[in-house]
Amino acid sequence: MKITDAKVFVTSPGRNFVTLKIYTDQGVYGLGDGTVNGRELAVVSYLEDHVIPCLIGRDPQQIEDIWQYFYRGVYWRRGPITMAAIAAVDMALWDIKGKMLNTPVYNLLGGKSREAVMVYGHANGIEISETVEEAGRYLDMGYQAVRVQTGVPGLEEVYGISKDKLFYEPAKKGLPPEYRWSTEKYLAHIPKLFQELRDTYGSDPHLLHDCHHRLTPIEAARLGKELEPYHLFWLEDTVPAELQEGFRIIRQHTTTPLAVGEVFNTVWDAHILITEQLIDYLRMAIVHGGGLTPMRKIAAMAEIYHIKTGCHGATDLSPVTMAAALHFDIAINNFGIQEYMRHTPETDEVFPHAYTFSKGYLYPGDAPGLGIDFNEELAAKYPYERAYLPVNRKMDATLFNW
Ligand code: KDG
Ligand code: MG
Repeated sequence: MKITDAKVFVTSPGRNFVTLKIYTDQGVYGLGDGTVNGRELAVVSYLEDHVIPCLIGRDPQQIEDIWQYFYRGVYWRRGPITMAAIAAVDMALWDIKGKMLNTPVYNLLGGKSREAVMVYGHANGIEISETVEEAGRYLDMGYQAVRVQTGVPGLEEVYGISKDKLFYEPAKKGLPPEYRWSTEKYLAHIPKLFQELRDTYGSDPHLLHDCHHRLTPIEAARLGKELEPYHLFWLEDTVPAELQEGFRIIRQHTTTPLAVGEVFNTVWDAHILITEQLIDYLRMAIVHGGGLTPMRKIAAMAEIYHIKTGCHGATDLSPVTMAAALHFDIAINNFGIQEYMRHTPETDEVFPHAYTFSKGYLYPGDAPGLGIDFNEELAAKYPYERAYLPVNRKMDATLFNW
């Protein structure tokens, strides 16, 4: 069997997605996602100029060897662009293998470890009361778990807060807008949100919160400690995790479960976090973590250290990544939860898919391969639009972490 061609598509049905389609001499094709929010065209060039010429003529059945060829074989390893490009190839190859063997990819990953994939939705509001009400809407829809974010008095814009509900787009069209941030105001406000949520809905719902890399380890330790009475499912991205050792400080001070990793690319971003048991949930996405091939290995390593997965699933991860994540989630033993920020109806139309949502759970479906398709004619109606995540500054304009 041979790869005969591969094409990269950029489409923007509400936001930009990079999709790779690999064609074979057996008439079967596979789909992969290579989207990196705000750097989409860099992945397109990486794929078109450097990967596809080396891919044509190879046997698509040799997934491990092809993955190693583009990782070890390239000398310049790691990094978000490289790993997203490799992930796109890897997803497409698993898709092809599933279609050739006429079975869903989860069967190739060991079969189903569970009946369904628990997901969490995004409740947000400018005021605490609005966030509490939104969380209630998710609970009414059957969700067991909700991520809750709220505006902070004195700050005009806060990450994760949008007028849109159910799904929202964190990237803004055009050049990056700039927001202002105060850790002091944020830390003083957030515990009130959780007090209100537990008073309203009791102890049952799983509540999650994302700090979006805004804290130092000791600030994270303070927040984790103050939130302990509200029993969070997880506290996410407290600090930028380049300094993995920083998590030792947080861990020494709080029993609030910690999640991190949506910007990680390889196991080398997380090996200390894993082996020292400094976190509880690893957030790496199938696309940004290099595909299903390395993610299976990282999950297996995490399993030994009592760490579960919680794959990133915001709107900038295409339905192809969502499909791949669901096959992974349903197959591995140490699955924790899957983020599910729904896509717009336009995106769902461009990417028809077998996965379905019911009462707080996602189901990958039983279609062969990843169970995802790509409507090229429709995609062509939504050309690339420049868009970036905002840039963040402290109140005195010092550049800070988004
Ligand atoms: O591209 C960045 C977004 O996906 C990110 O800001 C969303 O933090 C996020 C999350 O947890 O979904
Ligand atoms: Mg996050």
